[in-house]
Amino acid sequence: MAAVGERSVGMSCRSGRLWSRVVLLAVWMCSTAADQTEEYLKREHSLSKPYQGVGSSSSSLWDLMGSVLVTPQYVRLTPDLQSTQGAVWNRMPCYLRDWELQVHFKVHGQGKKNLNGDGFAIWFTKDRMQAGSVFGSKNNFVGLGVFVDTYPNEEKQHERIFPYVSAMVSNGSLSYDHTRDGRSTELGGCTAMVRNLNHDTFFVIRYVKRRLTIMIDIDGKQEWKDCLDVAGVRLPRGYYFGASAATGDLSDNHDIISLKLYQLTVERTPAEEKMDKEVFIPSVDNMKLPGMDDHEESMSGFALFLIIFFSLIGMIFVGVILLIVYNKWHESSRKHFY
Ligand SMILES: [Ca+2]
Repeated sequence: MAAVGERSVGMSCRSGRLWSRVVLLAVWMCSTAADQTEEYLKREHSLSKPYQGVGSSSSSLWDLMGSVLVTPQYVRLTPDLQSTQGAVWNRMPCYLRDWELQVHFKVHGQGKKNLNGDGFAIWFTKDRMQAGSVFGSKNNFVGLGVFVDTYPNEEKQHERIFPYVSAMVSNGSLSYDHTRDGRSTELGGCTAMVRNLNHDTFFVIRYVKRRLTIMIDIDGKQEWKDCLDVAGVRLPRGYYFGASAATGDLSDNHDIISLKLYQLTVERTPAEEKMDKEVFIPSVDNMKLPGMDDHEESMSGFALFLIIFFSLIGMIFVGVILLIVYNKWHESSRKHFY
């Protein structure tokens, strides 16, 4: 805005006023556009008290798996017992472009510091209801995983203090490495001291215009704190929301109090619309996921083949032309000689 104002300096008084009006109008339009970001709770993708019919009736929007237990107060993914796995999965695929998932959770147990585990995950994935090694759900998933990892498996920790919240996007070829707490595949994350708290704990996953942000509210102050912010995260639509947790030698109660999914209505400029095309495989800009490399390499190999092929054709063509010119010249010089 300042740049527009500066440019109006030196113009006539009338055009200066016109400019300031244009600036005011632009400011008003911007603020109105910002106000137009509206939220709608989507009940078909939300899970909240008293979880009526969850998992039990055929009309339920959520399916249960493994050790999960539904009470009127919480959905307990795992109890504070060794070697359990549990999950809850939305039955409805989500086709929203821009959304926000508010996760109200509680992690608590008897284990003293660092003698608890393993944590839980929130999913937005192609597949659902598949048990596995990543916090009770399958590895090499296709989509987004957000992990609340309460136990540091990697002996040598680098700057990361646990419990640790992180996010990962996989196209199915990328594996979560449990022994390294997913350090090599994380998009980013933050420390979040979430265990055994007396107040409510939340985090929010926001996905707007291909930008993935995670914020946490775990201090009981009703304030969102930044945790992760990554642009250019391309997630297909039609995936499923889910939550899963696992315990091993160490354990915790992993409770989901609510999952609230909001549709966000966001204005896009034509340029943004062009940039934000529908995708069918998850990817992150400026980040090579395995499986994508092969594709890119074979494409560049093909391009190299084309270049060599057309160069050869060109060389042969030039050679033939030169031969014809030489023959003509030779013939005419012979005629001249006789
Ligand atoms: Ca871990």
